[in-house]
Amino acid sequence: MPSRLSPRSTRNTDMCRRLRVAILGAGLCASAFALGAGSEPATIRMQKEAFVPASMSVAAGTHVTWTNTDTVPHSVTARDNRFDSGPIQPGKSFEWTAEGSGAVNYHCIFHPSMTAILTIGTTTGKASK
Ligand SMILES: [Cu+2]
Repeated sequence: MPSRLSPRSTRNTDMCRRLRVAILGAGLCASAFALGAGSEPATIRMQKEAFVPASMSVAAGTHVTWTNTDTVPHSVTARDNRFDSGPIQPGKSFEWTAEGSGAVNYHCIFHPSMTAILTIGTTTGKASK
């Protein structure tokens, strides 16, 4: 009866070691991906009928993702029509690679009070303002 305990604990230790190796491998993969990606991706949430953050500066070429974390549909629509997501259902997102330069005012077609500004810098790397 007492011998039932020891084989099980040996197996658990082995599992732990395997798991640790797997996590380490995944971590290496993730950092390699980040290095190859160029400028850092930007994420903006649609939360409680607002864009969060409402103002963001990114470098040209930045991959911007808007995610709808609300329970109602929203849209990401640029005033100058540079981008228009159409309806974004709850839990879905919209992606756009920043191009050009200057401030882009955008809003949600369903909620007139949902407005925000995306400022695109002309240089790569960290946005200046
Ligand atoms: Cu909306």
